[in-house]
Amino acid sequence: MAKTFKNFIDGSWVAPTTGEHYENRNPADWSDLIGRFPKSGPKDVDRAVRAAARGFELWRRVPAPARGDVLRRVGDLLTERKEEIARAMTREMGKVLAETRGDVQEGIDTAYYAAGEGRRLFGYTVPSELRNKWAMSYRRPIGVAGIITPFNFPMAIPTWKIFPALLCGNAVVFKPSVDVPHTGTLLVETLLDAGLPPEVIQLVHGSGGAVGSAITAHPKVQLVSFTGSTEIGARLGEMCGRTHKRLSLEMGGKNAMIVMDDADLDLALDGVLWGAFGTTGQRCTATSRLLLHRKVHDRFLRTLVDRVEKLRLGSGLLPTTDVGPMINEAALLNTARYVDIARQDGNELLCGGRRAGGERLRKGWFYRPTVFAGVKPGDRLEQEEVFGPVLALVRISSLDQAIRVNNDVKYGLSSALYTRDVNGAFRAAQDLDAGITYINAPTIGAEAHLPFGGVKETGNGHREGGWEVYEFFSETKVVYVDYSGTLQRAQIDTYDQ
Ligand code: UN1
Repeated sequence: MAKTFKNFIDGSWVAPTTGEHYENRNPADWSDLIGRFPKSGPKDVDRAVRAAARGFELWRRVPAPARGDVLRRVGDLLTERKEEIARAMTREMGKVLAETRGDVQEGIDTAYYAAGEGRRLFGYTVPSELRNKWAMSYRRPIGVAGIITPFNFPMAIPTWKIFPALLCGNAVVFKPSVDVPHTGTLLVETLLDAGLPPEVIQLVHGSGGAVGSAITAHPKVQLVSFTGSTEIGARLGEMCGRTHKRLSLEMGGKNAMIVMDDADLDLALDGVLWGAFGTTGQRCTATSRLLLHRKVHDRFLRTLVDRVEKLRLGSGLLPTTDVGPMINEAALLNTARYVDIARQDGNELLCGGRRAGGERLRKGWFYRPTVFAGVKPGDRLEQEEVFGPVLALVRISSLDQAIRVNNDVKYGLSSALYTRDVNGAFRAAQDLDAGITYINAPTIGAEAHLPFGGVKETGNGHREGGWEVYEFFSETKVVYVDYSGTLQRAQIDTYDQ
């Protein structure tokens, strides 16, 4: 019998008040049942938020360096548990072990960065315009943070949000994706084992509609951080707008890799395979458009198709696997739908375009890595995020044209240019409308200590990672100390003393 997992609310592991559970199965093999997880409801969220509000009163007073020490221990424990968590993650999410190890590593890096930040969390001290007066700012915790995360980085993305939130002194209510509740549970267990006061973290499993909305709507939740689709992000934006909650959104992408005629084509080939089909294309940073210079177009395309056809599908736990399954049936059907749309639009299917068959793959959500050529700017496959293993090839004639095509989508997360022309490279870094530009590297693989996020409908102006996320999870307070013993009037008594 598979285990029945629980929520973590108010310091203990508890069953959901709804009494309902759902099954979580291995996407590479549905006969493998990972466990039954709570289908929680608004009552569970309400209990969790109230407990977190109590936790906040306690945690906010713990000195930031001491909060950082807890996160350092979290980093140590994640390091010890890396292999175990990576295996559990591959089993529940599907991507290959090398990638799930990388996913845990990103969590470890984020933990150690947060630990160090406990001794920084800088404010400013600036001169006052008056004599015998100091002016300074410092960063204060905000309150209860609702953290709503997707399936594709089951460890890394929650850590990007939860660790800075905690370091800044907030309490957290965490809702992992329904597809990866086990990894979410392992993360919370690690936080508790590291000595985080239990009131400070709450874990509520369940759907976005039931649990995510209840967290976002709850009056005692002051800030929400969400990674997921642009459509859901817009809904959360409306909800937070009504109550003036602080909201950080990280959403869709339609990232392009530009390959110029002077590029190192072997390097670009390795790059596009990794960028387009790593994580089975299920990244918001995935390379989903390849803008190929016409002079290298046909040659590049032939080798590309040859290499894509050689990619081996299978369980991510096997060392022979290059590409794992998709996360679930809905994701696979959505990919198949986009393949139909592309065909109807007259795009030319070069390889893939169907579910993977065969005895070995029959019981998983496997879809063949797919490449379409002859995609024109404005076609739906060129404009819309698929979130699956589908690459759209667009022929371009110049860097200027490539930049225009790149920019003419509603998203702006990542971008890449392969070239040996240093002037072109800097121009692209300047003119590509995206939060990230890679030169001679694919669109995926952002590092944990730099700000991560996008422009246009990819985000709402906030950044995760690096130093910027600490701004989101804390509020600036300014303190003036006048030790002159007299009434000094700012903007009035300034220079005539
Ligand atoms: C995402 O897909 O939501 O840069 C994040 C990358 C990863 C993060 C992807 N570090 O591809």
